[in-house]
Amino acid sequence: MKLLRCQFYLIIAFAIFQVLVVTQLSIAQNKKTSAVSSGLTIWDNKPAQKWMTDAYPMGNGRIGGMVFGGLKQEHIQFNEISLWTGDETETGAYQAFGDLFVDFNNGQDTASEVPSDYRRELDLSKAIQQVSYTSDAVAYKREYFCSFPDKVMVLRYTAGKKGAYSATIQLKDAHKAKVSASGLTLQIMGKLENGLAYHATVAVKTEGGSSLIEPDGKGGFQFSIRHADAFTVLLSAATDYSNKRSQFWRGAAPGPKVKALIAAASAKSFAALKANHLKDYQALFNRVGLNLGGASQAQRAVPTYQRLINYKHTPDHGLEEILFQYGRYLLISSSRKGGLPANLQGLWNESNNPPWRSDYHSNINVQMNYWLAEPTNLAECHFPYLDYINSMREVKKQNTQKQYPGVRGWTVKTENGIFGGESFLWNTPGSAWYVQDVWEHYAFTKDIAYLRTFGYPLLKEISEFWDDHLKRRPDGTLVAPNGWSPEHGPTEDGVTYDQEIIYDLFTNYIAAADVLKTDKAYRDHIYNLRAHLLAPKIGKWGQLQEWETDRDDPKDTHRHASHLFALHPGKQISTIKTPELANAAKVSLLARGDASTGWSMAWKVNFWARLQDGDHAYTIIKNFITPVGGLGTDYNQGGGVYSNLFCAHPPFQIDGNFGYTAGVAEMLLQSQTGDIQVIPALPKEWVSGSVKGLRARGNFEIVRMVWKNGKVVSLSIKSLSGGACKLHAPNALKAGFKLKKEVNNTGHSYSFNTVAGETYVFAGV
Ligand code: FUC
Repeated sequence: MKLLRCQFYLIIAFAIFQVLVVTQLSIAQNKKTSAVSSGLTIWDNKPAQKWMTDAYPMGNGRIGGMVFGGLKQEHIQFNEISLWTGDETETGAYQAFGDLFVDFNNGQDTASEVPSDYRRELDLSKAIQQVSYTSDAVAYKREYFCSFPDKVMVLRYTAGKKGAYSATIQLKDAHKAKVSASGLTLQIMGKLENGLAYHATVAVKTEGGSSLIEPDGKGGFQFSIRHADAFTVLLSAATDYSNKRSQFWRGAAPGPKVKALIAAASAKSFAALKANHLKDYQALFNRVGLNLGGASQAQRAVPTYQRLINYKHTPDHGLEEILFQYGRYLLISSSRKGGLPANLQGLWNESNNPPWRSDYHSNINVQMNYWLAEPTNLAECHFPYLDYINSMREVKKQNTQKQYPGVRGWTVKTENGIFGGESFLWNTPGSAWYVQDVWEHYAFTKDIAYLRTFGYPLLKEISEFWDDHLKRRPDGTLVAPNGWSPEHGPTEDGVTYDQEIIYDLFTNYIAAADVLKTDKAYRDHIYNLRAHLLAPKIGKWGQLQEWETDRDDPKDTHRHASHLFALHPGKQISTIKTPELANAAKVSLLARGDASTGWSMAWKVNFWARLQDGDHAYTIIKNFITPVGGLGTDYNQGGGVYSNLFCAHPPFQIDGNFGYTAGVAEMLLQSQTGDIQVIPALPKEWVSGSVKGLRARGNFEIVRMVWKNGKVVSLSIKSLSGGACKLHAPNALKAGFKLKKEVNNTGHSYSFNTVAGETYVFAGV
């Protein structure tokens, strides 16, 4: 039997020195109480039992892991975001990649109970997970993160005693590939049935003791660690997916890429990897800070699952803040430039047959995933979605031609994969809803080069689809033919959902053509089409009609409320500009009710925010923050959140996490009508608080806003591109409020010109 000697030598003496220093530091930190952590920490006093409800996620936009934190055995289930079955015709499904198991063979495996000081935590402010406990008087500590700059998962194990670690480390493939040894690493090399090649490599660095690769007794290999003082595990994975159809969706072979990443990361100290990770992550995460009143020391001292239970009877604004920042954490962890967009489960998936294929649903879900991107200052994380839309153009044109011969442009079915394959019914306004984000990225950032080269062509070709596909009635009215309001009602013309999304598309297209001063004739043509679109109607019980026929059932509590698109995320209906329609939307929303599936409640937070009813938005927040146990998928029982704060549709679906964060932002700042509105939907429970870093359309940043007793008492807005700023804040500002710079003050509306880079400060007089 061949034993591969695998002690990892650190070639550079300086690197050895760094590692030793870090080990000492880690051990020193371990001795301190582990209960000291930031207010943005999710934690538990026991290992995770179940993947979906208990394990904590981490990710770098490409690879991700779910951490269990077991005592005898650590289990990290991992993913790579492009591991998909399917092709141009079959939707396929997002796949599990594999598992990493660390089986400990030291004092800790004899512990029959969870040590009283056991703590498993995820610190959102660092994107670092920790597991710590004492066993046989030895303090053990694990520290985990996924690095975007170094493109590896890093797992670090330290202990308060030399030689404390003996363990075996196994890698498992979720398909049929065998684990092999390659030099000093373990690797998976496989191919899915669609030919997609995938590869993962794991390396282990030990300090003290020894490490070798040995046969695992089942035809594969494993690492074996003996008496190590500390060790570090590095994992990276990739596929040969490319988002280029011209290359048949395939790019570079994954093996050499992954091996190079592991070699590069192995040459760095843990401290250097961690510093790189923190610098990258915090540059995004720290842009936004939110204080809604926080939590008491006592509230922070209980595990998160218990906090969720307590939330039902005791206010815990700290938990509301955590859930807000959790959405940002999850987006940064699952959606980074160069990668694919966050899917129904972000990038975390343990199954090869996940619910709804863990796909890109085009009738609410993938869109909701990105509502938070611009307002919560994560514009960079928006790109995977925008790039995905762009990558789908050619294949979707071909698919659309088969269904709607002769049209220009393209649209999509409801369920979508990464190679253009799609399934379920045609969702004709799906592509128009996609390109709302294409416009919004410009609306927030004012990046005109992006609009010209990337955004405008997309907005135009989807407008062309509707130019060709709309049906003109004898009276000149334009209706979308054969629509279906998601996911109920008859199939017929002029469904409100379709009409509103087309209105939004045309509005954005017109604005884009105006900004670029281009295509005047076509712009005027679209303007004319928009004027003839069948408009939203108010029905017999005062509701906003879901269909052209006034047949809405006031007892219909369906989770989709798609006919309210014009209120949110659209802008056709607003309390300021169309108060009657806004009121009708409110009547419909009241009828739909306050409890529903996870994402549906998240959408309702946004609806109520747009209706400027903070108290009702808060009622939904309270429903949303409902602990959901078990692994059930019966969503008629209602959604909420699991102990790991993943949103429960149920089952787990990440859109609700993202939608919640967007909703909270929407309660504090709105800009969809062209004016900036501060605390437009403040509930009485958030009577005092502060926020920094939210973004408004026009490329404005709320540097800081403080409110007390329901009134803004200090506000500074940074103009990043210059131009006019309109602040509309009836009743929101403290009396006597004044802009320190030149301003036209008409009551509580301010309109002023700004200079790029300048901050405009309002303060009480
Ligand atoms: C739509 C919704 C379901 C679920 C699924 C992923 O079909 O109606 O509630 O969110 O997408």
